[in-house]
Amino acid sequence: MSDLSRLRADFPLLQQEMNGRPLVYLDSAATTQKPTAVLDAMDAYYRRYNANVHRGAYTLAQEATELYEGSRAKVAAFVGAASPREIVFTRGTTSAINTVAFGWGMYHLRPGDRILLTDLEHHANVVPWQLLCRHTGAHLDYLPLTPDYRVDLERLADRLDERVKVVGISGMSNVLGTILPVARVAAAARAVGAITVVDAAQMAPHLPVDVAALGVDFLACSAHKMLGPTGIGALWGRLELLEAMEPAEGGGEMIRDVGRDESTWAPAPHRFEAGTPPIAEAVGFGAAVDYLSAVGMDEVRRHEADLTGYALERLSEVPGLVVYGPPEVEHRGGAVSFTLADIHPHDLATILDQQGIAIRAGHHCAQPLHRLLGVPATARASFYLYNTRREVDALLPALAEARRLFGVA
Ligand code: C6P
Repeated sequence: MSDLSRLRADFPLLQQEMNGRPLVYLDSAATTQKPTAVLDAMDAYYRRYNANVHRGAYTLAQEATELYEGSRAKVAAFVGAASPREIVFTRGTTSAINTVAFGWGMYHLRPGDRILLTDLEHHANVVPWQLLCRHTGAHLDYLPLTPDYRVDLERLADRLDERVKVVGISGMSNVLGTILPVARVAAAARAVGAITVVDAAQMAPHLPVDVAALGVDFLACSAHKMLGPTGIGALWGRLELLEAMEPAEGGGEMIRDVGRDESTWAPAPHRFEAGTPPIAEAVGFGAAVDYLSAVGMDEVRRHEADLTGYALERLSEVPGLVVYGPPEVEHRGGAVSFTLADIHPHDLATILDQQGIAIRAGHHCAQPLHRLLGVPATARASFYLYNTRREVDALLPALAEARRLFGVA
């Protein structure tokens, strides 16, 4: 990042103190802080443009609609979509994956079919498929991990056959930081006639995304993890699949015609956006991708790879600390999960909080993965474009204090 202190000045929340120390925010995998550009765009929307979209014949409503649809175009360009019509605004990654499971899976899966996931998935990319299996009689299968916390591509061939109809894969793990070989997995899935659904909750904020180059069918992300507001995310889908899909929610705005017994649907993407959408949030999402694009996603990745490498190096100095995730920076992003001797991760997070450092502790909505790791919980520091090496350094005395308090030798 060429001028990190200038960039940090864009984030008002980062300027404060916490428990008498400068706030060190290392929980961007949970949610990210917002630049003034996003806050201002949402504020301006409510002060100057607020009206319901796609409904009013008056100028203000048309302006609101243009802003809303303009954000869709920005998000489409950000992920390399062929058309804004391929972007469905959802509540976030979770609801985007549910939209595919219940809009596509419900109508295409039969008893005996398979859904292939990986062993590192977030609950958002597990539970919707479990629900779908209950409804359809399909079964779940998991691609295992290698000892260095990457997915085992050598096992892909024996997991994939024509019974597999869906492959659900994260772009980047929220626990291990692992960057997954999405394009390779999608090519193998396509060869057996399966669709690939990417959970990009952690990928879209941290890596350049080009859905065409990835060769996938659906991709889900959340605005709040990429500098935007909560309450909105995107489902990108290939247009021919979206057009053939049934809506999982019905109501106003998503219809072509409503009769007393039957209705017909609007074309994609509006078919999947029942009711009044989160308009100000869409405007904020558009401002967020503008901000990220202005910095450049290659630059975001370069900065985070540098910080992550530095953090792995510094954390290796702490006796008793175990990091869970690939050791090489080229295979991982900036979510660094660890345990320290037998100190409970919640205690670690509390001690760090007293030093002004915000990290997350728990299973990070990845219980099956934590069972495989053999620990009920981990502590996780996660980085974004606004974090600095000095913030990584701040972890060291705080972890030393934890060791002292718990009498770790
Ligand atoms: N992970 C974390 O602290 P939603 O809640 O729908 O915006 O995103 C869900 C989700 C899906 N997939 C991955 C890989 C994720 O990391 C997340 C959210 C947060 O790790 C909250 S549990």
